[in-house]
Amino acid sequence: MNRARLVLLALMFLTPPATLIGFGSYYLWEHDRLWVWWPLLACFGIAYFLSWRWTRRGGGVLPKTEVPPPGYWTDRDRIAWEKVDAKAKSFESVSLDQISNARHYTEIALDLATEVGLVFNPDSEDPFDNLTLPEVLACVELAAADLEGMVQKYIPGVHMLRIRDVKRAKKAYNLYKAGQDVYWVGAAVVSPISTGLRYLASRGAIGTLMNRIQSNLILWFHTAYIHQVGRYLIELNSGRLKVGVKRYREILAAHQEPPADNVADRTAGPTAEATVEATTPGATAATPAAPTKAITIAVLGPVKAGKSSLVNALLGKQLATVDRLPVASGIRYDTKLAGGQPVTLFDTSGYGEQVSDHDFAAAVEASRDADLILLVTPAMSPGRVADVDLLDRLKAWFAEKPHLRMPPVVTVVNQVDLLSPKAEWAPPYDWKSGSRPKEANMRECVAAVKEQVGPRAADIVPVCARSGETFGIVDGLVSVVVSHLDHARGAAILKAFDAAAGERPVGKMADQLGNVMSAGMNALAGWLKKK
Ligand SMILES: Nc1nc2c(ncn2[C@@H]2O[C@H](COP(=O)(O)OP(=O)(O)OP(=O)(O)O)[C@@H](O)[C@H]2O)c(=O)[nH]1
Ligand SMILES: [Mg+2]
Repeated sequence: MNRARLVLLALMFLTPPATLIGFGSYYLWEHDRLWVWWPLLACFGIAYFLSWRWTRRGGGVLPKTEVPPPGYWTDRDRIAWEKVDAKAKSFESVSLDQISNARHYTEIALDLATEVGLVFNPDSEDPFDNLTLPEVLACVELAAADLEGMVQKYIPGVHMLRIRDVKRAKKAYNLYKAGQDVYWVGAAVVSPISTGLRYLASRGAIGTLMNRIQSNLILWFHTAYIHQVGRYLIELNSGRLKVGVKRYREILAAHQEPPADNVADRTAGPTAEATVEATTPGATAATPAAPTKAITIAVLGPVKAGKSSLVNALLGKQLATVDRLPVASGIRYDTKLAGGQPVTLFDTSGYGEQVSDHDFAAAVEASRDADLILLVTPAMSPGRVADVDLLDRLKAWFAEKPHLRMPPVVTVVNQVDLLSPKAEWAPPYDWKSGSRPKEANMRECVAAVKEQVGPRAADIVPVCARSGETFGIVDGLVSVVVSHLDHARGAAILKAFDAAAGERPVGKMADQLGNVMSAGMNALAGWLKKK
């Protein structure tokens, strides 16, 4: 269709409304009712204001494209994400030319891949060197699937919009502007005053509004593209896509938070029995009824600190053996927090005043499995050198594995009943602000432990785990554990990816060789048949 025909069509479309507006305005002017324009102009004003508000960057009607960084991301992942986000925000506006040009996307993807790759392999000449083809394809698949979902959901009619249409949109937009000018000239001839007024309002409001909505939508898509590609480039470089798309999705789904209706009653006035309900001990597998994977809580600490007693207090049952010779390897007990989060309590054997290499190996073994660590330390303990040493060594161990995260540590100050005045035991105690001597001593003891352990622990909770005399377990410790569940889940997810990536590499090779061989045999059989 040539330009003259388009202009003719535009004229024919615009003539009827222009004529009506002209006659209408003339009528209003004749009958002295020009004031009708003022409420109409007010409408324009309000629409303009709303459009301005709704099309502001970040304050728009479209959802945010930066999916909040997943809880399981490591520090390194977050550094890479900052680069991705900065890249997305570096585009103040995007043109229709850019949005419809395939090279533009390729360039951005390569730029991002290099930037993210360098965060993970700073010394590498080519940050793509360490990646495998299936991983890269998994990254493309996941980013594309997410982006497709977002676009289908939020851009009306996108399924009918061809790339060609986007390219044409720019031309059409220019033609529309030309047609609009013709219309204004025509209307001005019929009714100069009202046309002048409307022209001003339209240029100020409608024109800007259309421009803003259009560029807002384009920028939204562009930002979504950068965020999604960046997000999966981080997953790719961290090695989490080694497991393949299917397994990747399965692992994330298995570590979801339990359904919200359960979560709500987690915090509702708990009683000892209601907050922690024990299930079968011994078995490590998660309860089949629970779709959520169990969080493993390792209970570490010096010998006779009361670790097994604490496990019993948390289970609400006497399952762990107290006052026995330490068991060589730990014992696991499966239970559930109120709210449905399955947890496995891992009761370990303790260490002496100095952490021997053997003790440390056992603690590493337990922590490697753990998603959260309860470090039990007796209130009357004169020093905590061994505890601090253990945490430092664990931290160093995890620091060498930047694809994992050290589980959060909660220090449990046990045996607070032995604090002065020793003869008195009348719980509950308000150790945070109470004025009884025992309360003040608990506060002092917690402060001392805090000073000794420092930032190595995320929280410190005083408890009494002695059977029949428990204090601080449900209201104190369980609530604190719940507050660190997200972090614990993050540690669990990273470990699950790590374990899955190391699964059956030899078996997989054998499968692939088998596939190649059977394809070869089929081809040979086909060739022989033809002969
Ligand atoms: N007074 C008091 N005694 C406690 C408390 N918690 C545990 N105990 C006692 O401390 C002793 C050791 O408790 P366990 O639970 O076996 O300690 P553990 O850390 O598991 O010991 P090992 O496994 O041998 O390292 C037992 O006699 C418990 O009754 C407490 O809060 N107050
Ligand atoms: Mg024990």
